[in-house]
Order: sequence, then C-alpha cells, then structure tokens
Amino acid sequence: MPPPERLRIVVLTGAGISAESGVPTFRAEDGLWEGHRVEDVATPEGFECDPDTVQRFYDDRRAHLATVVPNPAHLALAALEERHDVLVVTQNVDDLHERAGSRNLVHMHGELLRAWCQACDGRFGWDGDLLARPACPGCGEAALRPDVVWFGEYPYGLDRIDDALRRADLFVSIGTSGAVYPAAGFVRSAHDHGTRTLELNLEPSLGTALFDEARHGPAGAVVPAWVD
Ligand code: BJW
Repeated sequence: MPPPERLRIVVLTGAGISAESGVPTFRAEDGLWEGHRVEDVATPEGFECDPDTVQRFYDDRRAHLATVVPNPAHLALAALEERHDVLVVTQNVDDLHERAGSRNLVHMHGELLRAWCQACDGRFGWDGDLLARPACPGCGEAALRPDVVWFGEYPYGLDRIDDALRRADLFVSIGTSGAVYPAAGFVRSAHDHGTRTLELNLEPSLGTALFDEARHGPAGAVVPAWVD
C-alpha cells in the first residue's frame, strides 16, 4: 500500500471549538457580548474611554481560562499535525490549542495571556491581573493593555496566513460564525487559489454556501470524526 498522502492543511478556528471546554462564544444569546457593548470592550476607543472596565473584562476571562481544559476537538487537531503539514490559525485568545499540543499556530486576534505596552511596544507573558499590575516590566510606564486585536486594529500573522492559504491543499473552518473579517474572507481566498474547503460548525455559518463541503454538529464530535 502506498503511504497516505501528506496534505498541506490550513485550519481556521473560532470560539465554537472552545465552547465544549466551557469558554463562552461571543455571539450566542448567553455569549461574551451579552451584558457588554462591543464598542465598550473590544475597540481601542472603548479602552481609552474606560480602561478599568476593559481590563476587568479580560482579567475575568483570564481567571476563567485557568479553570478549563482542551476538549477532543483541540486534541484531534494536535494529532493531525503528526500526519499532515498543518497550520492552525485561531481567532481565539485562549491557549487551549497550545495545551492540546498544536505547535504550528497563529493567534491572529492575539492572546489573553500576553500584555502589550503601548509606551515601549514591549510584549510580555502575563498570568496575573493587568488591573492589579499597571506598570510595564520593561519601561515602568502605566501603559499595559491586553495583547488582543480589537475592531479596527490589524490582525497578527496575515502574511504568513496568506502564504499558507496559497499553498494549501485543504482549508477547514471550525467553530466560527463568519461574522468578522478578514478571517471570514479566508474561504474565498482559498477557493480562489483552487483549494478545497470544508466547514465544521455547530450550525451553518454566514459563509456556509462558500464552502465545498459542510458538516454540522458539536466540534467535540465532528472534528475527531473528520480527523479519523
Ligand atoms: C460551535 C459550538 C460547538 C458554538 N461546536 N461550533 C470587510 C472586510 C474587512 C474588514 C471589515 C469588513 N467589514 C468590516 C470590517 C472590520 C471588522 C469587521 O469584521 N467587522 C464586522 C463586524 C463586519 N474587522 C476588523 O476590524 C479586523 N481588523 C481589520 O479588518 O483590519 C483591517 C484589515 C482590512 C483588510 C484586511 C486585513 C486587515 C479586526 C477584528 C478583530 C476581532 N476581535 C475580536 C475580539 C478579540 C479579543 C477578544 O477575544 O476579546 O475577535 S471580536 C470577536 O469576534 C473575537 C473573535 O475572534 C471574533 C470571531 O468570533 P467567532 O470566533 O466567530 O465567535 P462567534 O461567537 O461569532 O461564533 C461562534 C460559532 O461557533 C457560531 O457559528 C456557533 O454556531 C459555533 N459554535 N458552539 C462547533 N460546540
């Protein structure tokens, strides 16, 4: 028997992949935006206007992250890296892909466990409360903010992602509503490069018609079934 083909796969993940770990999604009725105006907690203007509220929003999520663990969908993607050339592009700011064992990973919307100093541009690992530690460990200025990408800001790793999409044999989108660009546009880029596309989501996303194939159900079931 010939060895199984080694494919170049780009996997885009969103909040839905971490839902079964107990991390709330954004746009569900009981989601993260519930009780918050998006403009207040996920824009640079909201932070400028009321930094304490925004730091508290992220401190609470950081504390909750310490109580959750990767689920079978994260673990299946990590196992996929052993058989194929996989780039996981996550919109999530949690660290569940890393904890599951994924190595080839881009956090395009940043990371909860990192802080960015707006005075010296330094970036730091952070596992405490930003609100309680306002001074930058690099320059001492009180200019730390969560190292996450808010609306109107430029996502991380776009050149690397674009390059991977150009070369990919397969693009898979998991657990994302397709409401936020540029991530929501990756399926069209992949399609334009002749790459096969697959959606794995609880329900049809906004972009579901753009995919060659879609399988709907909880990520903890559909992702391991697809990887196997
Ligand atoms: C399950 C499940 C289970 C549940 N199993 N599934 C047109 C083109 C380009 C840009 C724009 C445009 N129009 C407007 C823009 C600007 C804007 C934008 O997209 N606005 C939209 C509202 C239209 N975009 C930006 O500002 C971005 N920057 C930018 O565009 O820079 C300029 C640029 C231009 C062109 C090219 C390149 C650059 C930045 C966007 C930053 C988003 N930031 C956030 C917050 C991050 C920090 C934090 O976490 O607090 O990122 S917003 C939030 O949404 C977060 C998420 O990563 C992101 C996506 O959400 P996601 O993951 O899809 O979650 P949900 O809740 O929406 O969906 C969950 C899905 O899972 C659902 O479908 C469920 O059914 C499913 N699900 N349980 C499987 N068990």
